[in-house]
Amino acid sequence: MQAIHNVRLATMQGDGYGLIEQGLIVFNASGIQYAGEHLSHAEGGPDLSQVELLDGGGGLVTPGLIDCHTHLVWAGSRANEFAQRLHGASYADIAAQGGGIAATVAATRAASLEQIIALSQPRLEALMREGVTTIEIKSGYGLSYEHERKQLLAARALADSNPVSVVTTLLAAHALPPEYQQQPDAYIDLIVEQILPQIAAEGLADAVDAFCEKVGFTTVQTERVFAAAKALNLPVKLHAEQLSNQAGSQLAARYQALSCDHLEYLDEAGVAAMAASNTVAVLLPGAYYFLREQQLPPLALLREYQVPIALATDANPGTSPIFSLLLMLQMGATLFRLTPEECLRGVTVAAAQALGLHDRGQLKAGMRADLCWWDCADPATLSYQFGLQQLRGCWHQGQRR
Ligand code: DI6
Ligand code: FE
Repeated sequence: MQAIHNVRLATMQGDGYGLIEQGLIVFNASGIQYAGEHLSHAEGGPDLSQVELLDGGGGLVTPGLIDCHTHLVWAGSRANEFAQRLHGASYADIAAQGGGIAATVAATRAASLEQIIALSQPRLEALMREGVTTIEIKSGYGLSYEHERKQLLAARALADSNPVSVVTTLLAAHALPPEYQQQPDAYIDLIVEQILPQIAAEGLADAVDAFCEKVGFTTVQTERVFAAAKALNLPVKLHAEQLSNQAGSQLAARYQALSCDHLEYLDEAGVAAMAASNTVAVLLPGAYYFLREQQLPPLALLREYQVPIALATDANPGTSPIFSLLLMLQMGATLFRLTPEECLRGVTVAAAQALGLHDRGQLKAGMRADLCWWDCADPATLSYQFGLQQLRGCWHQGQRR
């Protein structure tokens, strides 16, 4: 049994940080045993006689951070494309030359499973260095059974070889593969008849996602994917209203989606639908920043309807080549005007909900001992300053890493 004392606890219970000033947290590999005020045993606090006690030095303990939306496993680089764009090439020019998502699909298909794992390992390590203890990883750069499976196997392999929990998502409906260029419906047939059932049978996907957009799939096509996922008892989520409003969020809400993600063009009807289905709004400020978007997600409406708000990196080679969840806190505050409380909730309690996980994201007896111990006492510091190594310790399932 281990314990940390002389710390503030941001339990994330209630509406804000759920702060406890003179905090004590007691835990082991099976979970948090106590998280609360540091009372002596005589006053009714836990018995610390058999416990390895760590002095938290007046710092802060939060739940381990959760990055609930990433595309972490791919091969190839799009740095050349980024440079071309800065020299004036348009996204359409680049796509016409085989660039964009198609370039990443070609490189990912050409790479072996081992190569994808090796390329993804440092990306994962960068996130873990900042306190990420759970990460979602999507496929979506394979676009065939063989190569979507390879991406998901890479995600599972990363989970096996790192002290971190990985949740996988099948995103076969991300883009049209080259062999289906003029036949989107035939590709949807392939997804619902082959890719999804086989991946589900192998237990490789924890959820199913799609890209519902003018440059992606229509709501009719998306609904076919959702219906197939539902028949296999897999929860759904959606890349929705990123570049335009397609009412994808309303469709997703009808399928009790765990989350709708991006949401810059979300309208009130979509917000209301998400509120009614308890769907989390996952905001991705890194993609907003990297694409130099102007349209802000509807924060006032999300707050009014009390839709939980999560924040994630969207780590991907095209629109968010960013491997820092703490940077998303600062961007959430600066670009989206989220409060520091909302930012921290967005990578803890709300992110857990976005992944359908009820055993983490808060400091509470019975939850997993996924913990971050920070140098700062004020949790707003985590959104305020960026680039200082403030993480003094991190535990995944009670093991210090
Ligand atoms: N939205 C995005 O921003 C990424 N995927 C998606 O559905 C883009 C992925 C890429 O450009 O590689
Ligand atoms: Fe994404």
